[in-house]
Amino acid sequence: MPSVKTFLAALTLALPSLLAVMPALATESAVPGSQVVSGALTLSGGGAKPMPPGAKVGGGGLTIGNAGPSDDRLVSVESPAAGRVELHEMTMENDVMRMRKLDGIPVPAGQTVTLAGNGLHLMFMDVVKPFRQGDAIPLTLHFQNAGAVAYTLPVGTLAAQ
Ligand SMILES: [Cu+2]
Repeated sequence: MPSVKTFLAALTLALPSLLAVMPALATESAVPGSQVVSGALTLSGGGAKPMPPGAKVGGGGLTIGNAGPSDDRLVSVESPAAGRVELHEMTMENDVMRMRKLDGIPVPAGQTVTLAGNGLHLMFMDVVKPFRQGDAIPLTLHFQNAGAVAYTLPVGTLAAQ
C-alpha cells in the first residue's frame, strides 16, 4: 500500500503538468499572475508579498488596464485566503508613512492603473495562513461596470510589471 508520503510526492510531480494544461481549459486565471481579459478590462502581473510566520496582514497588487470607451471602478476585492481585502493608498505626511483605506479605485477609459509601487495596493486582513513564496492567492475583483473578475496572484514578487 503506498504511503501518504509517496502519494504526496506523486501529486507534487503531477501538479506542474496539470497547471500547464489548465490555461487552455479555464477561462479564468489558473496560473498565478497570468493575464485575464474580461470585456474591456485586462488584469495582469503583480503579486503578493511573502509574510513572516504568524503575520495576519499582507500586501499585494496587480495591474488593471481599461481598453474600453467608458470609465470603470474597482469597488471591492475578496479572497478565500483572507478575512477581508481592503483597497489602500500609502501616502507620506510629514515624513510619516500612512495608509488610507479607499472605497474604490477608478480605472478610467483607455488607462492602466497599477496597484503596487505607487502607493495603491491591496491589503489582506485576517489572513488565513501567512503567504509563502510560491503560494497562489485567488482573488475576485468587483468592478462597477465589468462586474466580478477572477484573478490569481503569485506570492513572491510585487513588481509593477
Ligand atoms: Cu495597506
